[in-house]
Parts: sequence; structure tokens; C-alpha cells
Amino acid sequence: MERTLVLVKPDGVQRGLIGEVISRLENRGLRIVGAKFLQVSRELAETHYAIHKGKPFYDGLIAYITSAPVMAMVWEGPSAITAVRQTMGSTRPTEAAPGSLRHDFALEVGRNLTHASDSVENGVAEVSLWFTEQELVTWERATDSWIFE
Ligand code: D4T
Repeated sequence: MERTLVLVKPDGVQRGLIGEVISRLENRGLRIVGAKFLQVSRELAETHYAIHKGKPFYDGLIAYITSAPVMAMVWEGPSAITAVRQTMGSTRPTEAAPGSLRHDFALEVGRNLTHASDSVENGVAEVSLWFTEQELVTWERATDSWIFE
């Protein structure tokens, strides 16, 4: 079982797409583990995007993610990293597969609606950056055996 951090970024929140993102992940069969709605601090934004420091789009990225509240969530499931990134679509919305969230709801890389962890290791690191252990719920869903093999 893998865990991934999912963010509905400020554009997704402002456009009323939190429910759409949650629905797609629920429909896919992934299981929610934690969720919170928050205004991202500059400090959290800089830690989360530390790998991009120095890149031309870095300042815009920090301004974007701190511009309005985000919905932060943790989702789990078998191959959750790959499955969630597939549901989101490629980082650049014009390269995202038809049917993916970014294809269906976005146009520009700097307004690409969502974030999802890109590896198992980054999933672990990002979940512990955004959530405390107490904020995560370990539970069994009544439908688990019909979705998880
Ligand atoms: P996030 O982290 O937002 O889910 O995006 P990805 O994991 O899909 O992609 P990323 O780390 O390569 O990029 C992080 C973030 O930076 C923005 N970005 C990226 C941008 O504004 N211009 C660019 O050229 C790139 C590569 C979009 C996502």
C-alpha cells in the first residue's frame, strides 16, 4: 500500500473543484487517510518546493501556492503514486491525457490545479511535511475487498 500527498491548489479551490478532485480519487478506488484546508505559509511552500529553488519558475510557483487556501489530503492504495498521477495527468495540461483532471480542467502549467507526490519516497516525506501522525486515520472501508485484490 502506497501513500501520496494530494493538493488541490489555489486555482482548484477558487474554481470550486475540490469536490471534483475528491470524487475522481474516490471513484478510482483510492482511500482517503487525511484532509485539511489551509492557507500555505511561505515557509511551508519553500520547504515543499525546495527542489525547484533557483529555477526560473520558482518565484511564480511560491506566489501561486501561497495565493489562496489549498485543500491538502493524503490518499492510499496499491500503486497510489502512479494511479493518482495518472488521474491528475501530465504536469503540463496540454500534454495531459484526455480524461485526466489537468486535461479536462486546465490549460497552463502555472495553473495546473493539483499536486501529487511523484515517488514512494517523496510521498512519505511530503505526507510527514504536511500532516502530523495524529491527523492521519488508519481505517478499513467496507468496499476494500472489492477494490484491493
Ligand atoms: P506538482 O509538484 O505541482 O504536482 O507538479 P509535478 O510534480 O507534476 O511537476 P514538477 O515537480 O516538475 O513541477 C512542480 C510545479 O512547478 C510548476 N512548473 C513546473 C512551472 O510553473 N513551470 C515549469 O516549467 C515546470 C516544469 C508546475 C508544477
